[in-house]
Amino acid sequence: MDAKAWIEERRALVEARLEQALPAAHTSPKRLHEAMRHSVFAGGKRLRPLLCLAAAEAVSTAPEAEDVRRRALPAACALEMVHTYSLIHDDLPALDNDDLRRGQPTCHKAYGEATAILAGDALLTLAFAELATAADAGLTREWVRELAGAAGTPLGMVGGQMADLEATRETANEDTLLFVHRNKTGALIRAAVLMGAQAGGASAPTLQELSRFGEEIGLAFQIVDDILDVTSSSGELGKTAGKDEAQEKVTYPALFGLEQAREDARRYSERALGRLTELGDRAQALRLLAEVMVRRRN
Ligand code: GRG
Repeated sequence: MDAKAWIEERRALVEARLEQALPAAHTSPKRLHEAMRHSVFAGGKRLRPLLCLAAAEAVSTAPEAEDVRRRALPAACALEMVHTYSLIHDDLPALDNDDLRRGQPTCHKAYGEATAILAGDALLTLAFAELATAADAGLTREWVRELAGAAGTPLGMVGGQMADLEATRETANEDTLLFVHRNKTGALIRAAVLMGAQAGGASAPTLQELSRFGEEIGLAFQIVDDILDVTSSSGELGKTAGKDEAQEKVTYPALFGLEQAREDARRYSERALGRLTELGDRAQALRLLAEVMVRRRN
């Protein structure tokens, strides 16, 4: 498999579909639609859509067939919409208070807080409309359940984000940290894999293995993110993200040290890769993405 070509071809499909699904920038209310587009097309890696398409191909009997990808595409785009909404809201002054995202002004810096809040709301809503375009109603139902759970609470992104806000270095322990990581970031990554596998018609045992794969690779991804926070020159450790000034972020290296964090990221990603054995060569793209996720530098 030509890894670069695989990624570029799938990314192009996702870009084209997102372009089509989002209201045009010249459609009124223009400022809102421009703000949504500003964040959706700001250069994200499209990891969740790619995971979704890779999972669909991994469970399909004809992984290279175009219809597998077409079937999974609404879920892939819905995942990116939810992901982008979460970044827009997370960057707001009330939460992380960030000026830059992907090297560009955050949504509220470019369009103001009120518009940014609405752009996030609109993307979250549009994601579910996108799921309704699935090839059949049964698939939409499975996807809605999966995405709503992964984006919401208690075992989803919003629940994880709240637990993160409430965590302090004094009170947080391993359980707190794993709850935050599994739900704030991990749940959407796991959902990406599962929704793709559902589109590909995976059996119940395969769905279960892929669910574990998603959970473990999601955890490894977030631990790597924590490590990058400490080791990158623009390290954010200690940033007060929506918390009282005196509190510090609860991260994996802060709780366990850098060495243990590196070791655990490796351990989770190896465990995740072990879940793909049964799928053989069909899971090549999933393996590739798993590597990209834990080897990344940004
Ligand atoms: C506001 C409801 C709500 C939730 C916010 C996911 C999240 C919860 C906040 C994002 C903050 C953050 C830095 C989380 C760590 C996970 C992470 C590395 C997100 C960035 O994902 P990438 O690397 O981003 O896939 P790109 O830019 O490539 O799309």
